[in-house]
Amino acid sequence: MGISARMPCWAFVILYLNSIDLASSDTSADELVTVPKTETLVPSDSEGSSCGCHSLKREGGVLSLEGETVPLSEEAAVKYSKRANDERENDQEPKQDVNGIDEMVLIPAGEFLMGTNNPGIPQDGEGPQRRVHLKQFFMDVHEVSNQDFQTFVNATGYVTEAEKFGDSFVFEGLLSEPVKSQITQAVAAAPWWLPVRGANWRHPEGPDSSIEDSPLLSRMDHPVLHVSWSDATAYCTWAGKRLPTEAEWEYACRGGLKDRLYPWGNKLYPKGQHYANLWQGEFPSHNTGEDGYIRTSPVMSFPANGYGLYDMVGNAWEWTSDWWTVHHTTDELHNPKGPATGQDRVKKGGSYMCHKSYCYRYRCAARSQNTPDSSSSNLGFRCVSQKRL
Ligand SMILES: [Ca+2]
Ligand SMILES: [Ca+2]
Repeated sequence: MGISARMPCWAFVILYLNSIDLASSDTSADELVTVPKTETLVPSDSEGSSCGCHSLKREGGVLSLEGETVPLSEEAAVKYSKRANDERENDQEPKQDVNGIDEMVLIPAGEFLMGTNNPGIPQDGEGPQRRVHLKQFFMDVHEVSNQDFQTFVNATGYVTEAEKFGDSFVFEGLLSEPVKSQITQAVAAAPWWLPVRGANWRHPEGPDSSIEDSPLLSRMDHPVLHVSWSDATAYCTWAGKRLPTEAEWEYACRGGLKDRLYPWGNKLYPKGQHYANLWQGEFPSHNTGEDGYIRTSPVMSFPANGYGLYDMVGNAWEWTSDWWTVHHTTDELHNPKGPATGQDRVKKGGSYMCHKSYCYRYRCAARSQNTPDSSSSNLGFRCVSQKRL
């Protein structure tokens, strides 16, 4: 497939580079790339400033593929579901984590105002605000962790799409010099995103990194990363759960508050405190880590919202089940599930890479998208279910 004509606002492509100077993380993004003119495609200027999170797509030859790739299907999810359901048949007690905290909480039935009439990023389709009614559901209190995902993989032998493709997108600022020196591609509109061979959920920054570096550096309690929408769906189905709809996710994010920016209110730093793992400093060159983390943090490191949910904004982006569209109306909706078809899936909440200057998407109404087979070093998920599991 050539460069896709249906790529939306960025019209970005991977640039096939003769050379990249990645020696200094202080170098501005524009200076990072040396590009043969015949292979340069200029992104449209309709996007404005952005982290480029939604530019990560495998289609259109974005990532080189080696060997046989087997896109996941609904059948795969059903297979894992049956196994999970058999195992959990007699398990009625709410599951708790090692700290005795329930792994899922009830999100009560109700109505809320979805989206906003004062969009931070209008082209993302954050508006108009519309009234939405939802049935009750249960939601994971934290993002699915590496430990959680390892349990799934150990039980099923599941192989993620990043492992099948052989690579995944990693933020340049997290890569070691040896790994950087081998990179020959970058995302044109967001050159801090680099496709890294061998990057996957076990090796978030490529082959020389690990979620289990040492007992002190273990990231088993961090959100799992480099999982595609299909991977996330397979996990949730195995667990007897499903991905939340965008409406469920946003309703849960708001924690019972009405028309507020964040899960906790309108102030980014209430009482001078950090309530989410975001980016402080200058993006993408300097992350001060003022909130304690320059990459992911252990799940539940920041205060929970009114429903007892942690990291709904920040830390890792979270997949939802909806197809992406930017077209909404003010019609009142009941349990909406998004468009019937589409090309990208909706993700919510922003990540540790979000800064107001580049990615003001750490708001409940904010949204972004990726193709279902995309994966990156700042994108994870959590699950929901109709019953407490
Ligand atoms: Ca941070
Ligand atoms: Ca999150």
